[in-house]
Amino acid sequence: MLHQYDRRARSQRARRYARRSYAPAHAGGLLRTIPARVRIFSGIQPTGRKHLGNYLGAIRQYVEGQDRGDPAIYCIVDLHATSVAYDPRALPDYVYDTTAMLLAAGLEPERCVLFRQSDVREHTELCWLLSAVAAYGDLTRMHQFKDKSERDRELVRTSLFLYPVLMVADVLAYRAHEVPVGEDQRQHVELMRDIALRFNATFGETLVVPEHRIPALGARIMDLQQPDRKMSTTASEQRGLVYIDDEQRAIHKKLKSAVTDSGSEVRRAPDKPGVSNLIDVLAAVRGAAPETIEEEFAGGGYGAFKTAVGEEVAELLRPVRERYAELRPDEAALEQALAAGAQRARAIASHTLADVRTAMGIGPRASSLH
Ligand code: AQP
Repeated sequence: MLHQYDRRARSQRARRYARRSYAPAHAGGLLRTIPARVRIFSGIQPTGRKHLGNYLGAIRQYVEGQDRGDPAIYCIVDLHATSVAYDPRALPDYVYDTTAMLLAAGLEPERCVLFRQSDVREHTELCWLLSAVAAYGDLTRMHQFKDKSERDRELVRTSLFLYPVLMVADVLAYRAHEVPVGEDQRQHVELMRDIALRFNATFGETLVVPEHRIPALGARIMDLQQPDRKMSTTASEQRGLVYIDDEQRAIHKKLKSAVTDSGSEVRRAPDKPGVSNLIDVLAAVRGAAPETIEEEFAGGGYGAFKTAVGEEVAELLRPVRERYAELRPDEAALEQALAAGAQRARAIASHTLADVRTAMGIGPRASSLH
């Protein structure tokens, strides 16, 4: 299909996308307006087993977003996985693991668009085009790049450096308004906004400037053994993280042996990162204010508190683990769901890419195509 170039129509369309039923979800950390139907996009890495931080910080928001999203679009970002050392034979399995995990957590292919990043080639082309408005200096300041390049000095891949631009392309390709993520992705969403604004200022109104949606509770779950660091797939050791599909007993044990601090008071304080983290975990699990947790466990000591956290986390994750065990073996069904999602995703992304190409003067002049 040929795409007509009409600068005025394009900028009207961009304004319409930006306006449509959308109001910023967060203002100064407070919910200012409840948006009606917004376009939601988020990506998740196929890193095999996902952890409690991923669940509380992101996956639970994905599930909730299905009812507000117009549509809600979720992407398994397999191309991002190649930015660090990885096993090519295992990657397809990891994609199925993550797909089955998201479905087990409550995503329904009829209520959202769920797909594999590499199936929609618009992402990579848009990544290159957006590199033209991505400042090199901004990319050198990305925390994730600094952390991961420090950890693996043997080969710091260019793809690790460009990772944030691909992430920007992932979101901007869908003209998404809202990006549900954990706290660690705040900087990347800021970059998206900068790049969208710079693109629009340089080439004309084309892209929507997205907002992050970082949950009030559970946005930064810390490592159980090193509570000054976030729970992380690549940096945490086994005892430091709870996997979503961990057995009940393993979860109880990990929480029981979580590092706590000297003293016995169940209260949050800067010098009590271990207990503070567990309070935040329980608050996020229950959807309750951390203060109510402190009141409930005041004077009870760490032992009883850690047992309670272990039991409630295990109970929260149990249905997801059970459903995951049912869904994971049927790879044909998982593949079918991803393929159907990719078709829907491509239908949206191809329009944005056509507009971006036109705005940038890439490809034939529209008038010469008649
Ligand atoms: N500790 C966390 N607390 C809250 N949210 C978190 N997220 C990640 N860690 C925490 C959020 O989970 C979503 C998916 O992240 P990802 O695709 O980066 O998945 P991952 O690679 O398994 O997550 P890690 O642990 O962050 O991996 P590393 O550190 O190895 O790169 C995102 O929205 C993220 O914010």
